[in-house]
Amino acid sequence: MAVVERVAVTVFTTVTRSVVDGHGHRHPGPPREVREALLSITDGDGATGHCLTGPDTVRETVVGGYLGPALLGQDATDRERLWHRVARRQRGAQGNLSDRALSAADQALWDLMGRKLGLPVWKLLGGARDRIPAYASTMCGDDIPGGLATPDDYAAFAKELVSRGYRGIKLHTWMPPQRYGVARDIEACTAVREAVGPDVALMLDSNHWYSRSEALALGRALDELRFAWYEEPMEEASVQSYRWLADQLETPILGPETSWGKHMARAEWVAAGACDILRVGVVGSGGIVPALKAVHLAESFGMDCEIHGNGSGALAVIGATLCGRWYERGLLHPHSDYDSPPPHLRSIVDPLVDGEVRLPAAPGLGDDLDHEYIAAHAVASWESAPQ
Ligand code: LLH
Ligand code: MG
Repeated sequence: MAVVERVAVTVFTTVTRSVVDGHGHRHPGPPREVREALLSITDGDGATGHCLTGPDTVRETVVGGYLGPALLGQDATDRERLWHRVARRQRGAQGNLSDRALSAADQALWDLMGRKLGLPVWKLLGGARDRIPAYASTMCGDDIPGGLATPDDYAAFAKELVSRGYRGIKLHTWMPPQRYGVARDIEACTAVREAVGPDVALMLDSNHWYSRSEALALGRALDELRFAWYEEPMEEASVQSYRWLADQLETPILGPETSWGKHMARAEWVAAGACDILRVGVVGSGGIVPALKAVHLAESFGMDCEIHGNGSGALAVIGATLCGRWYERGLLHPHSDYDSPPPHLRSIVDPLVDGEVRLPAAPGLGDDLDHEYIAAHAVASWESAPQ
């Protein structure tokens, strides 16, 4: 048995070509330096697993106060047990141990196990399929000339995305601090449908704070436009509002994406009839362990479960199961280059081939980390190890 011997974080500088607005939405921007963190977990055999995350998510007190004490000395291969050991510490952590930190630890442990066994994590978890159609997920609307500032901009970009091979497109429309509204959303969705024709799957992820009546008016337009799903038009804490909406629309409602409560919140949504397609994210819902539980829950009810977000963790769950039809590739924008890796990666994990993404063949999660770059750009580090 090889036990966890070290839980370590390296914070490094890298370069991004995006800016984040006052409400947390990313848009294209000039190159600028940002900080990222690599969480690394090492066992007694010297095997190490990694997960990229935000420095604040795995700050020193999180590693020293929660992750280290829960994991050190434990059999590194006990994935389910270790997930519960970390998750149980959230109750008394006064909000300091987030689902994102739990997810980073869980993903690093899966990465460790995959690397150790020489298997991609999606194979280790079940190995259900080796490719998945990708939908192009746009950035949110903006006011950038030639960007996503008008319904015509969305239509022109949608045509471009189809020419790149995508058979599905999801619009993130305008949200605060941009000028937003149901009428603008309907114009953009109509322009895109007219631009790409009836055979491309279209989805909408709109402003998340519409009222019931606004969400219903927008949903009725999506019914006319034959959209494949309608995502997060209202505050997700109100499960009854989603049930009310789902009861009145033909377009499938997809959710919840941001709800607190891991797989258990997803069970409540299914039981309430609040969604037609379930949603779970590996990063936001506490890791691969709870995401798999949500996918199996959906499958047991004959529902699809669509995984939120891009990246290696999402691909691990997608490749492990047959439930869910798409990989969310993005966020995309006419002025941004998704296909070139940032400097700390040697290649991207999700290149597009004929409208699909192939599951990674490398052992572990499949992130092609440039460890030399990360070491050369390290600005801080901390760890938890036995004294
Ligand atoms: O608000 C945003 O910037 C996007 O909606 C983003 O959170 C995206 O991850 C999403 O919701 N995808 O489905
Ligand atoms: Mg979304």
